[in-house]
Amino acid sequence: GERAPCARSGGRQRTLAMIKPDAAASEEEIVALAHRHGLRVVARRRLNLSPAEVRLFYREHRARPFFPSLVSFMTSGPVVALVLEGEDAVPAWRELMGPTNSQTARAVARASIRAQYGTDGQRNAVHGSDSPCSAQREVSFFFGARSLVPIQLRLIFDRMVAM
Ligand code: IDP
Repeated sequence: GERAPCARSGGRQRTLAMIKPDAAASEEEIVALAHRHGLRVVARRRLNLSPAEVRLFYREHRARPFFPSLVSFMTSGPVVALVLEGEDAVPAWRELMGPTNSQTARAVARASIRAQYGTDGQRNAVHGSDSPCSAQREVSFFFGARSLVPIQLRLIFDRMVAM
């Protein structure tokens, strides 16, 4: 059996995608790109993050010099949180996002979302979970503890409820 569901890789996965304030107006185009790459939206929330929420979401970066600036960018307007599902959704969405810095993205991954919708190393249009474990934590951050139940158990659970 599997030890930790979040350690599973390959197959059908879910990931947490976030459209950042600089690209929230381009939500439809970005979602269309996700669809074209085999990722479907299973949950969506448009919300304004508080500084405390951004500090929590990005806590691993709290000691970095860019942290205060990142917090003000992420609270400058609405974000759109999306749960995307598909084959290898975690790496598939990261690939579609492109490199962290949008200027680098324009040099090496012109078709990526960050190349098309981002500006620089901070204003880079989108976020994506970096592993299945991060995805589980980040889905829970936006959508609550119920989202932590693994997909396959959710399917069994939903079928039982439907009986
Ligand atoms: P990722 O978003 O590609 O996973 P991380 O290193 O986890 O990249 O950084 C999180 C976010 O923090 C980035 O998406 C970007 O908005 C911001 N960031 C990362 N590095 C820098 C930097 O050197 N300057 C300014 N902002 C940065």
